[in-house]
Amino acid sequence: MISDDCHPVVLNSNFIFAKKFNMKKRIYSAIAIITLLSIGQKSMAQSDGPFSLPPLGYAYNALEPAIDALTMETHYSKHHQAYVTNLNKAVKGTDYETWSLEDIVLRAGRMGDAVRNNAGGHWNHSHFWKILAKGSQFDPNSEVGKAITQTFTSLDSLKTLMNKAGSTRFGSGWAWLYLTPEKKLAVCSSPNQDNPIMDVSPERGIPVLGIDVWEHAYYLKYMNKRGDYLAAIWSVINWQQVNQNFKEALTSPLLKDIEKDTWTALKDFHKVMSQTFHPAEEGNLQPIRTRSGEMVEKAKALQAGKIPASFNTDPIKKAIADLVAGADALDKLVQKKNSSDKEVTESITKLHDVFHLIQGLCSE
Ligand code: MN3
Repeated sequence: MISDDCHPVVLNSNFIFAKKFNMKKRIYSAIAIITLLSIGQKSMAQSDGPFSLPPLGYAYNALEPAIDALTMETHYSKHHQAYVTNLNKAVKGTDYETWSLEDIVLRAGRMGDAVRNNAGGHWNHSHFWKILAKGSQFDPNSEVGKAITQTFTSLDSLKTLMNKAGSTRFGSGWAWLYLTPEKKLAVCSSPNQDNPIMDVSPERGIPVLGIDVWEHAYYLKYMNKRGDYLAAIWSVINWQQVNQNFKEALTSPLLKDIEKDTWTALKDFHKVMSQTFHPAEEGNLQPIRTRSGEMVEKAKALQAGKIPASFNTDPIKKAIADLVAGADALDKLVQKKNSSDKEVTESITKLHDVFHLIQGLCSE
């Protein structure tokens, strides 16, 4: 029993304890403040740059049992966050710092692996969280529902194709349902964090429904059984969002950019043009004097080849005819023994203007 009339020494020791306790409290408070500050700095550092982690939009356990809470938490807060952090690091101090994520992904091929992988990772996961939901029903009468039935005959056939694309993708990657520049639905898979928007992808288009088949997406629950994960994920597809993605893709300016990218004859002409015009601008006419015939060939191939639907317009067809005539005139001038550098420079400059007119018309 503790006596009320405490011994002074006891009092003293209590006093010392109280003092120590206060000091301890202060130390703890200081530690807590420092910790909070460092967490603050850490989260600031994580979003230090133009890109940030989008909200998940639902709880980590919202998709159970198809996708378990721990997988969701790790996938979102660790893996996706890492793509965002590393993308911010990779673009820091480069021209791409001010580019939109879509533009970076579209031109991923010229940016090096760090930007390509992390921009892809950020785009793909931002897409993935949105196309998942509990209890969403497939509507065969929705826009995407009709297109799926028309293209693949049934939802089941689409599932079979997607599951095959996902299960046969060696290593890490994605299975995609995407809209082609011809506005048709198609299925493909991509390695790593690539997607069909990317200029490096052999299949081009805008993703409508993407499934992550990296082990980090399923290993905690399904271990090595990727097929079981693929079978289960169809129970948590957000069909309203997939329909929304489909409708947006149909009118997206990005689809036109991809369509232009797939116009190989235009790209081929562009290559010869830039390899001859830029030296000519600097006074070096050697490239154009040796390649004017090739320029005619590429212009004629452009005229003879199939023009992508969006660009098959009268102004563009007229500009291509002007391009053929201009390339022909330039070639004749080069063939002439006494053509002056000034004449050749003027001729290629005119041809370059016509080419840029076509480029401009394509962007309208
Ligand atoms: Mn993933």
